[in-house]
Amino acid sequence: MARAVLAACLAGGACVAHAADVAAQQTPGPGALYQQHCASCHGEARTGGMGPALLPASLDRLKQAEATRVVTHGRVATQMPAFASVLSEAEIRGVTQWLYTAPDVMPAWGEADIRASRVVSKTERPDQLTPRWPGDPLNLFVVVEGGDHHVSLVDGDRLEVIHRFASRYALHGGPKFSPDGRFVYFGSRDGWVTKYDLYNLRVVAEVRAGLNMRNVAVSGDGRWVMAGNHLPRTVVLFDADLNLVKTLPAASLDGRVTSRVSAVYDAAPRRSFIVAMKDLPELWEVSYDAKAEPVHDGLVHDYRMGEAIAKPGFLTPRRTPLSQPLDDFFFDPGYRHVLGTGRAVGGEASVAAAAQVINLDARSRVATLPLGGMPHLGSGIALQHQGRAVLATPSLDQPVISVIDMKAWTVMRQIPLPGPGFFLRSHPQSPYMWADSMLSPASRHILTVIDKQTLEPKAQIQVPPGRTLAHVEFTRDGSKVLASLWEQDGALIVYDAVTLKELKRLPMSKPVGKYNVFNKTTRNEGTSH
Ligand code: DHE
Repeated sequence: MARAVLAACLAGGACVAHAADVAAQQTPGPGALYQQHCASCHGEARTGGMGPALLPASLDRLKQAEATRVVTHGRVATQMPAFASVLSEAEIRGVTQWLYTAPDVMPAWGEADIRASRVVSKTERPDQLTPRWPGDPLNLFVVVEGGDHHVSLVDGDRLEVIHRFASRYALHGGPKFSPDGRFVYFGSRDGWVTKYDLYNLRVVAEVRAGLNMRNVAVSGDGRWVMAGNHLPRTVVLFDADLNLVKTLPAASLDGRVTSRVSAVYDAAPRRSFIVAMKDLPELWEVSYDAKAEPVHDGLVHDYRMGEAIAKPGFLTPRRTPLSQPLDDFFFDPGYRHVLGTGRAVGGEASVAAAAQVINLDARSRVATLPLGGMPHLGSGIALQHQGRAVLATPSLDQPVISVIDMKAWTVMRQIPLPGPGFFLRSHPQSPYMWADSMLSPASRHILTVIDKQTLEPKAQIQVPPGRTLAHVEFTRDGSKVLASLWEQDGALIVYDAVTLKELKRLPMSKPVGKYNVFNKTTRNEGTSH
């Protein structure tokens, strides 16, 4: 085309008009702009990657005006940057409109695709019953490095990296361990589940559960692995070797309402998985107790079709109706209650709906909490405060840690932080809990150490301003704390948990989360489960 225009100019034709044509031809359309600026995070086919899927079906709860605002200004608490200084208003509008149009071929991912995707490593050595590296296998840290999509294994006694390997692209959620701590399962945002043998330092098996996945959970008995997807809208159940067992459509019983799955959790004391839905006002409990009798419960099923086909019981969801979708959860240590919030999306901004306490046995709401802003319950921790069982949770948009009495279900304290943060950690042997402020540009370099007895900030730990310090985890004995210097040229920084002095740095590429085998497999108070 451009060559034809040039020829016309050389022939003395209407160059000005042609020049305008050329400019128009050179201005990339929304599809090209998408490939240039968005595809690396949201996938070439808009099926999601680091960022969520951007297909009409995945955007149906987000108004276009809000989507335009997000593209322009970015989104708090996510990796989504602002494009106001990169694209013109017209370009942003064009790209956003284009996202709401269906692609020529809608991507699908069914059971046949899942089965066909499974890859088993030929190098598995089931006979190897102890690690082939020296050290305490329970004081091992699995560290996810988001910068170059690798995982490092760190010996928690010597505080040295013993092994490093490439992971799938953009892991999300905590990796989950088999009960003996030998295997770890990773979930990637683009749908891959990886089973890794920590004794032999090898991938055992991989399978793609979906196109845009949220996280994985491993059953307390180590027999089942569950994955929750945004795209397709499914919950996928595997055995421990990642053979597909069944796919559960994330939908109401009559199939009329479908939902993105927000996350799946293992409720080991209940021998069940809990499923959080983003769009469906239901909470699911999927029992993996083979003795679980089918439950007949008029409360839930008398108004829905299909009950005769899908009686809740072993590996079949029991649905608790909710007054609104709840998608961010905190479980009390006995897994009798779940505190949940939902994000009402679609207005000017995402706002948190009221937090509700659901009794998982009575299957009804027992309390409502006036938690303002966007509490991040998934990062909440349980702890004892003056003989009381409390939970503490950060907030994504408020500079506070909220402390909640888990008996009375009341907010008893708001501990100030220099800025809103994402993660919170403690350990039974530590008098402190550690909070970051990574969502505040001005204070993301500060960790706040809070006294668990007084609930007052005790100290601040800092790196130079402009850098991010976040997500801590304790060693098995609670004597040291490992924190992420969350930069491309970042590091794992080791602190003494009592003197709070820096002891060591291990260079890493944007370390994200770190997970101690002992703390996770024993469901240690103070860490996420
Ligand atoms: Fe996460 C855990 C949801 C964005 C890093 N994140 C979780 C869990 C949920 C969740 C439900 C608990 C499940 C689990 O651990 O298996 N995260 C969300 C979101 O809804 C949100 C706000 C938006 C999104 O696009 O998904 C979000 N999360 C992020 C990030 O941008 C983070 C900071 C960087 C990244 O790499 O994605 C991030 N999320 C994490 C980490 C955990 C996590 C490191 C595990 C924490 C742990 O210590 O257990």
